[in-house]
Amino acid sequence: MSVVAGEKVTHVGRRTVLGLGAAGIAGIVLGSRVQQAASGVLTKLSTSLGPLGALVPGADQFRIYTITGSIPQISTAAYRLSVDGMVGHPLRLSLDDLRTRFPRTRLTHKFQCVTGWIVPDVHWEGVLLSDVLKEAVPRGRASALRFFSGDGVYTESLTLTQAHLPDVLVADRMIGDDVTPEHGGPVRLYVAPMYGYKSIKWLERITVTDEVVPGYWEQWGYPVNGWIGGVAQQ
Ligand SMILES: Nc1nc2c(c(=O)[nH]1)N[C@H]1C(S)=C(S)[C@@H](COP(=O)(O)O)O[C@H]1N2
Ligand SMILES: [Mo]
Repeated sequence: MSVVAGEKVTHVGRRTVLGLGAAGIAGIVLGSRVQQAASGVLTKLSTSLGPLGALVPGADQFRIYTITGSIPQISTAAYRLSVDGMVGHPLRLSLDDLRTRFPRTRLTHKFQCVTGWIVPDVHWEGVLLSDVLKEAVPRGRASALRFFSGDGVYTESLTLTQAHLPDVLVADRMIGDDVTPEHGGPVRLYVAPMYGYKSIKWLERITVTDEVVPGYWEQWGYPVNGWIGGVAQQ
């Protein structure tokens, strides 16, 4: 089957397509373990879990999404997270900086995609986005954040207030392992109270701004304030 993802047409055996109705855009879903094995893209996930895979909560229930049709391979040595824009101290953090300069934070929470699938009790680990921001020191009329992915296309947004919630993580570990390339490693965002599309994968750059710029799916109609259940808070 052929799937059009951005400019690319990819052939990867059996596959589910995330249709977006009005937008008419197809995102790629690499679904079940069977499909993952068939595609060959995700064998690392399967093999790294080995026979214990079934015992790791949630490990086999995620669908792997990538709007570009590929899985960026970012080496842990070369990885950098930039924080720039309206800040007093722009940052450029290696994975080691991220792991040693900030308090480690763990939480267990479901992961829920707006299309309906939910993975309960996922273990997440990393640093609080608010701790990173504390070091960058937002200044002036700073009120929002833009997030950029190493895939070169996907973007996300949060207000500065949302970014300070105690369950918004810059995550380098999930489901009992370092975040794999398929799940957006070495580092992805995890916004626990919001739908999965807010949790940008291959997080590379955070820009502090004075206005919310809607993220990738938000330009196609998903709510910018993606609270799970659509709770009316800002
Ligand atoms: N860079 C990037 N981040 C992304 C996406 C994507 O396609 N590209 N999909 C989003 C959506 S809609 C969901 S539900 C989750 C899926 O995370 P997973 O692929 O680890 O299951 O990633 C989010 N972050
Ligand atoms: Mo999603």
